[in-house]
Amino acid sequence: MNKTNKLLAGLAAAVALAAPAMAEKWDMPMAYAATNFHSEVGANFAQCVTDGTGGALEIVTHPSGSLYSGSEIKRAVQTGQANIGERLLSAHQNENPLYGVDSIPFLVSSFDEHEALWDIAGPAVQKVLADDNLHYLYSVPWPPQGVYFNKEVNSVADLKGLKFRSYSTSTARMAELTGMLPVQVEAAELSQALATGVAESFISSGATGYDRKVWEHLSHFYEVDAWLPRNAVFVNMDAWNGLDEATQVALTDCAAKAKAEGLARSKDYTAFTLNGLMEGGMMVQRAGGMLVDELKAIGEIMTSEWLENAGDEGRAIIEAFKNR
Ligand code: PCA
Repeated sequence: MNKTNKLLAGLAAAVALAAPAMAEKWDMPMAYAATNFHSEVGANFAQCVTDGTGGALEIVTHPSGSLYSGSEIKRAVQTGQANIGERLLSAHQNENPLYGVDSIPFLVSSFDEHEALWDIAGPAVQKVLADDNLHYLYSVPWPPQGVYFNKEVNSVADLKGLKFRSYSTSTARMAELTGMLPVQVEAAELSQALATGVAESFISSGATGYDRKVWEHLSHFYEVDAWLPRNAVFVNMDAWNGLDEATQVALTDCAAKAKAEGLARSKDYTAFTLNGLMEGGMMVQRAGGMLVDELKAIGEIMTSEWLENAGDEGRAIIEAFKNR
């Protein structure tokens, strides 16, 4: 090395030492309202990562489907258009039945049962995500699912012909089996769909009805606790593999915090939003015996269909859950 080259090499080394690693910024698309607990937990998670990496990896959340709509998020992250995102897993049950393990009707009806199911099913779902080029970080349940209408409903016969907003193949199948007409609509477009008459009923948590102020269009919410679906946060696998170990550890630690915070917030939001629906003027009550029994009979058909689709792996998960 001549003198000038030595000088340049020394200079380059000094600059490399002085400059922090190139900071990266990741956009994180999310589908639900900014004020919803999933979005707030996601924002805290993003801040935790930014702080935990000393700003080397900054994550910026984009709630309300503003960057990608709910239906586009998984594909966007799989293909690396976005490096990280949050999505309702059961919306992808048509791709793999295991994505809908949290939407088997009346298998679980409480947060505790749901968490027990997730402890058993989670590793299998993580593998399915990995096959889709996604590294799983954390997931958070929605509150129990009930049904919304613009009239009093006492039996499945009262549902015939209603236009029913679905968010997954399970919810669409439930509509078909109850004589309703399913139409797939993202939560971000739900108020619009109700206002224009595209939909006049749906199944969801009190949380989504509250977030979308559905008392402006509907009158009754019936608690049936059909299931508790889950939102998952995942990273594009190539982006994940490109991170150094310290950054991966920071993400994993923040994910563990977000999972715990999300579960607690989901529980709190349940009563808060059911009260909010009532304050908005809705009748909020447990469904009557006849409606519950008829929905449970339909749930049994859907359960056997799911088991058939999910094969041995699905059956083993459900058996392990029942024998826990
Ligand atoms: N809210 C989401 C999914 C489940 C829920 O409670 C929705 O209705 O889109």
